[in-house]
Amino acid sequence: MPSFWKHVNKVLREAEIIIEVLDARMIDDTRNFEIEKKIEQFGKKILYVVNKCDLVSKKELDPLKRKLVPSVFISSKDHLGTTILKKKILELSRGKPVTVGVLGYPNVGKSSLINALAGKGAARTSSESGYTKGVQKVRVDNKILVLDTPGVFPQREKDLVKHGMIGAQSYEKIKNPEIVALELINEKKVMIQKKYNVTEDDPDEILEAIAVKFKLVVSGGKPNMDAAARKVLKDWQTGKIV
Ligand SMILES: Nc1nc2c(ncn2[C@@H]2O[C@H](COP(=O)(O)OP(=O)(O)OP(=O)(O)O)[C@@H](O)[C@H]2O)c(=O)[nH]1
Ligand SMILES: [Mg+2]
Repeated sequence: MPSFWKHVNKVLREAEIIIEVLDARMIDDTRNFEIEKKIEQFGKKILYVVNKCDLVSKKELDPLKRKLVPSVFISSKDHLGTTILKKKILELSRGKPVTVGVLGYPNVGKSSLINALAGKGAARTSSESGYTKGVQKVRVDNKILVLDTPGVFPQREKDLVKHGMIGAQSYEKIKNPEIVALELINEKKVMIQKKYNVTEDDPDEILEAIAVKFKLVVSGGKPNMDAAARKVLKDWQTGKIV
């Protein structure tokens, strides 16, 4: 059993409420149904927390609020929604002292969320995915204790393109950045056209235009697609494409 499952199981045993942290830009892709099933099997309460809402427009998010129940939408970065989140946790615990496990894909902002709740620096964070190792206990206040965990994706999921897009695999480590970037461009085309101010429509052409724009070329003057792809993925993963 890979070691992260040991951590997940421990948290599922110890916590009464489990927060599943999702990325507002890719809510469905960051849901881990394997974990959700386990939460149910363990008889624990689930609370969906959609993080990074600062990167998505309110118009896009509103319809999703009715779909995910119970859920709280927050931005750890801007400290938005954290008071509502604390209130929701205490509502689920009926005001009693409670241990809350925080689970989710790598890099969705689990540690950042805990910091936003508990005060800066309580849990360590990084733009590098797979940063948190082992389970960390953080006290938020006299009623709420949170367990931070390393990110996990479904055991059988081998979707490297998706992992690159959600930042579960960091842009520096992705083996085929071009394939991942093209898929991202295809899915988030308007955002990317706007961000880099390019008018091309075909993903390959968009990536090429970005390479030219940023003078990313290989010897002979041809666009360096690999470098352009890594740039796009870096900007996406670090929240620069809004
Ligand atoms: N824009 C934006 N970025 C965020 C937000 N929350 C976290 N991030 C960024 O997302 C990256 C990952 O944050 P972490 O809190 O380390 O994520 P994690 O889920 O704990 O990651 P692992 O421990 O690697 O699984 C960091 O670069 C954060 O700055 C948010 O609300 N908005
Ligand atoms: Mg972490």
